[in-house]
Amino acid sequence: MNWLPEAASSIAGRVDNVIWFVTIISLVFFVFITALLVVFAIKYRRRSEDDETPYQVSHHTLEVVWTIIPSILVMVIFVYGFVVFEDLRTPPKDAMEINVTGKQWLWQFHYDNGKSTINELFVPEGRPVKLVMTSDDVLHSFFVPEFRVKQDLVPGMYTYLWFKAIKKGEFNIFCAEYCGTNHSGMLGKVKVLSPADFEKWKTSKEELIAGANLVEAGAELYTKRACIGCHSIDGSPMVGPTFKGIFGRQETLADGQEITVDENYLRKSIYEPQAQVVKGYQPIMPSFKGIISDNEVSALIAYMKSLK
Ligand code: HEC
Ligand SMILES: [Cu+2]
Repeated sequence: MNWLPEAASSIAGRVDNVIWFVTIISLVFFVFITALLVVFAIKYRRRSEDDETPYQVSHHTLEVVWTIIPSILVMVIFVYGFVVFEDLRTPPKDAMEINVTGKQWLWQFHYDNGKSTINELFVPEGRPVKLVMTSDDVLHSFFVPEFRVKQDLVPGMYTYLWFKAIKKGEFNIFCAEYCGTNHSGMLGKVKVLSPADFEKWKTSKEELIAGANLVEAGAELYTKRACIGCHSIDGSPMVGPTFKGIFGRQETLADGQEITVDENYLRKSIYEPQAQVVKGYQPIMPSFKGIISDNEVSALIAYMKSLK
């Protein structure tokens, strides 16, 4: 019987043990006290009109016992919980560092060799990873249920979190701090690879999916690079303008300038979103400079052209 998500990090099993420990103690006392309550209510009930007041128990030893046993239990719960909490909060010295930036409404991961990803955190199995995290805008919270780790990201400061993945596979990342309209769409995946596959991935130049045509590759990037969180493809308004019919559209910018959407405008919109802001929208689109390659921009443009 397990109601908790799969335990996929080294600490997860220990966190679960603390939870079960506290839950079982609480359950035992709940059943015991409720049973006593019922038994006493029946046994010592008022039987007739002239029934005497039931006698009061004043039993010194009993009172001492029911004070001391719970006190010891509470201390055991504290010490046990604290020991696990300490380990949960203290990254091992040899942990691999990855920088994380949360922003409305996506996760960016930066590796020490300059590699960056959006919403996809690649990590090796069996090696401790320390996340150095901050936010570009508001409070976010990085949560991976299968790892039993959760930590707020705060603008203007760094917070930390560590884990050691013990299973290969994909695990969900949720934002666990309400952060605006598309909070529920602020999702990512931890992808746990074998150490060899991880090294291969880290040193590879990530490029277009081999064999796919530009439009298909662009469609994939639209989801993978999180454009989907702010831009619709069916004409419905979201935080940003819809991609439907975007190519060739006449647009008014915030500074009053009139433009026609072409390839260069699209490219600039992706790399320097703040340079030309569309009228009626907030300048909140993150820059994808250094994250999306030139080839990927071409694929995205091809995809946008296909959305008539
Ligand atoms: C956090 C929300 C957000 C994300 C994520 C986002 N954008 Fe934007 N985008 C906006 C907003 C808001 C605007 C309008 C303001 C502006 O022009 O900067 C915009 C504008 C644009 C424009 C100009 C649209 C027009 O009608 O002229 C393009 C092109 C664009 N984004 C492409 C992308 C692509 C491609 C991605 C994914 C790689 C992406 N955006 C991801 C919010 C976002
Ligand atoms: Cu968030």
